[in-house]
Amino acid sequence: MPSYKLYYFHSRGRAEIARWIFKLSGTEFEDIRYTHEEWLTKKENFPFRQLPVLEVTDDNGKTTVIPQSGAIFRYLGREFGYCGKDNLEMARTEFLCEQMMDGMMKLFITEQDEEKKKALVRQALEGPVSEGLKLLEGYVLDCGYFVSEKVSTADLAFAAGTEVLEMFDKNILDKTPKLKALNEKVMNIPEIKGWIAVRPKTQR
Ligand SMILES: N[C@@H](CCC(=O)N[C@@H](CS)C(=O)NCC(=O)O)C(=O)O
Repeated sequence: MPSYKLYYFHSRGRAEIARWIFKLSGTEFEDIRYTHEEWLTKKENFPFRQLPVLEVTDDNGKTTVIPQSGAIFRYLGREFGYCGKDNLEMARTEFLCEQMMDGMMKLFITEQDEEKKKALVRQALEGPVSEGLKLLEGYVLDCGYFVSEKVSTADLAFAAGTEVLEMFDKNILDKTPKLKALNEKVMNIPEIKGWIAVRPKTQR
């Protein structure tokens, strides 16, 4: 059984989906969280000088270092069976994850002026983010998930992304009832609910 070390900061951010997959699959991992000061002294040790990074050490002691959040959670999803049962279901899992990532990127606004930033966030939420949610609503299957009756990384990515969207607008899913139900279904999975109850409380 390999051992896992997940390196990130004191936040959910780009590491939270990986943490959820570990919890869901009942897999032990080291959840290493750097402060800003610690990071400045460690940065040079990491492949692309950014986090998250996952270290996987196999039974022979060989360590593989995986940077890039998307590569990390897809690797874990495949490893533990949350990317669908075949290549086509995997493709569906991936295109939904990509689509969601595109939507989330609309909220990465670099404007420094707080008032202008608030207005830009509101514009993004009411425009492309809401439009994107309406389109995603069409991909929820009758079973309540995106890919199959088994929860997938696409469902996890959606619920983790919704935690962020709800920081801006608590009622963001009110106009997309299937997505709202999907989100509740994921948040009520005992392993996810259990993790959320005990995880370090962070702003984002
Ligand atoms: N595309 C990369 C982006 C990684 C990234 O932007 N990481 C940020 C935190 S979310 C980081 O390491 N910031 C610290 C730095 O750049 O020094 C991924 O998805 O993993």
